[in-house]
Amino acid sequence: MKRILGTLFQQIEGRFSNASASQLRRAIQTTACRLQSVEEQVQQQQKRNSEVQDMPELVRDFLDPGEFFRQVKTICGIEFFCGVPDSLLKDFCAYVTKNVPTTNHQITVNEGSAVSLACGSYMATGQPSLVYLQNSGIGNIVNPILSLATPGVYSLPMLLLIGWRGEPGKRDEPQHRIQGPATPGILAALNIPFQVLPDYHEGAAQSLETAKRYMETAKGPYALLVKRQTFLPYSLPKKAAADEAGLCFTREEALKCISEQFHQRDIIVGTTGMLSRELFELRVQRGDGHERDFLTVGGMGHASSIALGIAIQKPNRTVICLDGDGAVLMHMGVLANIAAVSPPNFKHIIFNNGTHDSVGGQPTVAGNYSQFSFAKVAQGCGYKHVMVATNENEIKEAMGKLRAIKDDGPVLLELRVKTGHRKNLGRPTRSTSDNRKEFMHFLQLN
Ligand SMILES: Cc1ncc(C[n+]2csc(CCOP(=O)(O)OP(=O)(O)O)c2C)c(N)n1
Repeated sequence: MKRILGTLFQQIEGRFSNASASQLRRAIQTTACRLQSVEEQVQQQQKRNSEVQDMPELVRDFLDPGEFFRQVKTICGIEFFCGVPDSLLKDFCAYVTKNVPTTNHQITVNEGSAVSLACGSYMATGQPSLVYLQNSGIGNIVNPILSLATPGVYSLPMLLLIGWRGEPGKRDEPQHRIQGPATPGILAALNIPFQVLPDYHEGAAQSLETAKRYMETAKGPYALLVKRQTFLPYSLPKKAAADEAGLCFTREEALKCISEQFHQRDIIVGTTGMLSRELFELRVQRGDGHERDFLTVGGMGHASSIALGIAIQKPNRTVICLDGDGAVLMHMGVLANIAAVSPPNFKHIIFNNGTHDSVGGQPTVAGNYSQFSFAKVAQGCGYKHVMVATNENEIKEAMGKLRAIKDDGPVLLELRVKTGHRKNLGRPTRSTSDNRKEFMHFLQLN
């Protein structure tokens, strides 16, 4: 242990030779945390809990996803579950995905659809549904909540389970640091009563009783905010080998492969989640700068609209949008806009791993390769060229064709890849404002 700590201090000192004491302390904490898996941290916490004896105020508990699921059903009478997954809810989402048949559980393309599904289900059964989402998705529910479900319009109750990224006092990424503190105020403005979900079962039961009473009397949506590490770990089973038969690359490997054919002047827009983090690290490994890449850290599903805006304004530059299947599904209507504008310089590459890999690997409907095809959707919208590639040769060949097509976009390339990511993937170290400034400068080059 001493030796590990010694090496750790050496590494940290090397990286932070000019750092302040607080920066150093933070680096030590985060580096040390990386040495422990979540399971190890939970085990350690449970050991600490068993040692507190008559000081229960020191106890840090966790909710068992299965037990909380049963509480939701028995206390609130909820049978239908839907939503868009979130990393803070991944254990609960995994439990529901594994144990609830698709007739009673839908992973929807966006959070607004989930709320609307819950509206329909309530009118058909008289029972509320549970809608799960990350707080970033609140923007997507504003319209169906305020203009449909809210008491005073149609008065349709539902239980919202909201992952609270960027909770004040916790370190998080830039986009979450803004959304987190704003979350309670936004819910209040939406007229949605809420409370933080306690991390022990008696407390959770009380919250659910309150939610139930509100839904029965006011007939409106009620929200539970979920803090980081509220749930005990619960993992989805690994994808069956048959489901990934014929796929050779992960998203990161495919990214490395296609990036070999990026040109110096190409403008790249990366989607929300791990793809942008992998792109950032790839640039570091290669010693490239970051100015060519816009990282769509928030605004999931909008990378292609951002890329379209740039492609229209910069007709002499090639614009490549690197998208995810979950993200494209979230606002898929924009494919029709892209095709209608038909920017000749627009290249759209979708990394379809059939999952929301960045937040826990829950399946998307795009993973059903025998029925679903982005290439066909794009073709139907009017993209000029569409291609699908699964193995290394196909990917290289398709990239060659995509490069060879000059001034005849939009072009779509769907890459079917395996799900999964490196455990030690870092986060961008450049600030979002530096990213934007350098990127805007790069766009001005001729
Ligand atoms: C509106 C909104 N909803 C949910 C999220 C949480 N979220 C971040 S990345 C992600 C998954 C993206 O899936 P996909 O586009 O398929 O990319 P992958 O992670 O599989 O590479 C989700 C759900 C978010 N950032 N914004």
